[in-house]
Amino acid sequence: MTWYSVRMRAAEGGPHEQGGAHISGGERIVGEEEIEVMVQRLLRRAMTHEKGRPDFINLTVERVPDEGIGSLTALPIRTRPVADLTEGRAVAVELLEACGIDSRIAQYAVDLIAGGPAPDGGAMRGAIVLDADTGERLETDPARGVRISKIDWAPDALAAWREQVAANGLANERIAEAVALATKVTSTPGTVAELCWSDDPGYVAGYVASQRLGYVRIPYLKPLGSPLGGRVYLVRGVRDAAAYERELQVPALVQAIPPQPYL
Ligand code: WAQ
Ligand code: MG
Ligand code: MG
Ligand code: MG
Repeated sequence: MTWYSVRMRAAEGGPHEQGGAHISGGERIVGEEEIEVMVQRLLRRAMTHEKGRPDFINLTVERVPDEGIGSLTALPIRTRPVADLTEGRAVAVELLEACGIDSRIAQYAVDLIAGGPAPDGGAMRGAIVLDADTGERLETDPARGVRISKIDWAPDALAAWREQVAANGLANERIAEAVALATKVTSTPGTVAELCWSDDPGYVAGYVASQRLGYVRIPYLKPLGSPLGGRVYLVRGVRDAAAYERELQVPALVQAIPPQPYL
């Protein structure tokens, strides 16, 4: 099987690297016969995004050697119900503490996303990499962050997963993408945990993920209408941030689902 990485990034006010505001991104791995359809879907995602009308869209199609693709098992999902965003953020801190992270660093991770993670106070295209012990930001480009770029579900695994989680109302593209990204980062050596919520104004849910906790959904992490969201990868023992980023960019497919995809 020959695989292709298809990815998109869209910005408003010029390209990202010239200070444009991030609107939308996406990354998929597909077979040759699916490339055209996927390019269309990602283009449509960019052009219809609720964050605005992009004036810059980059679409990349790149062949990925089969032997270079890692194989992952999806994290199981659970949900921690919360009443509002205050409780949601407190639960996020509590879950990060359960991963062995000091409460001050955990709170700092929440505050970083809540305050707008990019240097200009907006959303980033990629993730913050935060030393879980010192609270130091390690990503080499703090305006961009690190982006997991070659990740997807294998078609069979996605179909099986969708069937399993459909009853819980979770079988949608956004959650499938988030589970794939969280599965990749939590399986990468050095990662302690991930904190995420969307920068899309209409989407207020997020999660904390780790190898041990799995993917723990938190239904409210921000006010409805807020364009601020992001991801923080909390790491331990990462001396070389560039090497960690390279590891995140090794192509990977989620090829298997856990015995119980929804706990
Ligand atoms: N690699 C690293 N960081 C990324 C990537 C990536 N491939 N894609 C997005 N980000 C960062 C970036 O800073 C975005 O601004 C931010 O994450 C949010 O991205 O109900 O939809 O695609 O269980 O808006 C999570 C909850 C939804 C789903 C997350 O994020 C659920 C979401 P979005
Ligand atoms: Mg998105
Ligand atoms: Mg995305
Ligand atoms: Mg978004």
